[in-house]
Amino acid sequence: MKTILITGAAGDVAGHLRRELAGRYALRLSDIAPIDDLREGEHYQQGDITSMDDMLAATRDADAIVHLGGYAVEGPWEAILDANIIGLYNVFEAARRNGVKRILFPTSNHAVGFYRRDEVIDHRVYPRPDSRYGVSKVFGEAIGSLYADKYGLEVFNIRIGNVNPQPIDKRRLAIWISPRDLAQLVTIGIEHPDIRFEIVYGVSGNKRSWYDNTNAVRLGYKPVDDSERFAAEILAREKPPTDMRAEKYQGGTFVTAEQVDLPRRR
Ligand code: 15L
Repeated sequence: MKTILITGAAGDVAGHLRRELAGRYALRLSDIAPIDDLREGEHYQQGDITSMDDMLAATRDADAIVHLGGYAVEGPWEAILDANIIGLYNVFEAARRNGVKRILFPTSNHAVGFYRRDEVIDHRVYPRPDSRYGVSKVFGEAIGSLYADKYGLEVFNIRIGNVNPQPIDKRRLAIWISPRDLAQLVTIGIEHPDIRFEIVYGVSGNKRSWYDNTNAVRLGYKPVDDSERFAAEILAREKPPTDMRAEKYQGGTFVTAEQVDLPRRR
């Protein structure tokens, strides 16, 4: 059975993945915060991504890494610098030094959040980050490209929209991904025999999607969910927009906000 390191394993997205991937992999869970609800097949290893020593210990003998650790929204530059630039570098560099071949990098829709909502974009568009956070995700994609080209790492970038059991508002109808669809993409990222450097969009098969996700489909992705079945209910309770710039661009409030509330931790 493959050993998969998940960084940021105490976070909400990791919680969904742990449930969906249970029994299929040996999961090494790394986080600064403790995790006390371990299942069979899970092992907790305390680790801070800003420490190279911790990341060298965490990545040792892993078959693949799902690097979820980091600062998850727009926020203070110092926090993003520590977690998403220094921490990100540490994980890739530790993987290289330990000979871990494959890294899955959950990047974000905010790497391309300044594309308009009336545009459909694919994996080849140039980045248009909507925030310092979005810039840090572009940095992560760039490190992945460097490590793939220069050192032969196999890098699978998933530009995640919004992971939730259900979409939560109108914008998320376009970018929602269900936990089981995300697990399907992660499984492709771990198992596909022919990955060098790929970018796919982490969204379900949403009718309202802003993404042409043919690269994911080419690699075998067959999303089972579509946000459309929630659309009527969500649109009925949506309040009229007040921030017209946020309304115009795919990144929503990230295009104007200096700080966004951190998602909940488990
Ligand atoms: C993200 O990249 C964040 O990590 C997540 O918390 C959500 O804010 C999501 O984007 C979103 O755009 O909904």
